[in-house]
Amino acid sequence: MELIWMLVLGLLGAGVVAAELDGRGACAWWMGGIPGTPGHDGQPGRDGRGGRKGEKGDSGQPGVPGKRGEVGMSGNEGLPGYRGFPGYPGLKGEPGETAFDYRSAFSVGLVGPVKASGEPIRFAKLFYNEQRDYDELSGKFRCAVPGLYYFNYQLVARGQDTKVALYHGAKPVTFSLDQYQAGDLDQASGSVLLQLVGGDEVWLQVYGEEGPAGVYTENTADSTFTGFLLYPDLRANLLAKHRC
Ligand SMILES: [Ca+2]
Repeated sequence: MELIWMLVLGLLGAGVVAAELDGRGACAWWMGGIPGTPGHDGQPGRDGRGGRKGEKGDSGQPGVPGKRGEVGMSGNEGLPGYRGFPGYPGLKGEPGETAFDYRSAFSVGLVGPVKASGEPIRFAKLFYNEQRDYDELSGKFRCAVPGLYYFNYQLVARGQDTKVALYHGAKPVTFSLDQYQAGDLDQASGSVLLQLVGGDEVWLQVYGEEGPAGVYTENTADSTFTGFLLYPDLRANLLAKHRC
């Protein structure tokens, strides 16, 4: 019995070897079956490796402008700019109204002879004294507008030598002397510029020994005293105005 099985197995082994040798395989050796149904689709494969970088694309269309932002904080003050060119001269303005009367003038004359008395000569004949800066009672001019003043006097002398001084305050500043010739009408005259401040007083005064006559006047020979403001001291006048 065992021998029989050994023979069968031997024959089968020989057949297998023969089938492999002719290239059909073991199944071919048995018999060709009906082809099976196709298998199911397999699982999706894994992502492949990244490709190479492509070329740069074309520029896109400009976007729509965004909304206007809120007003920001003020920046720091900048540096001063360069000095500009001078402008054109303006048109000449209309004459303004002065806030201060800068006028001062007087012109007066004697009404009778004057002797040396140690007092101011009082000129009572008023040719002009609109501002009333000359006081005919005291014979003194009193400065109301500070500035530069011109004074002049033309005096007739008679009867004796006549010496006249123009006083600025208590100080004589100009002198005139006439040496009298008997029977004549002589003259003593003088002029001066004085810088005055408000309240300064100016007058004429005969000095020397008292005699039969001195400064004289008559219908055909006037003795006159004149003074007027030449230039006002604007700065002093403005200060005086502010003090008022
Ligand atoms: Ca004389």
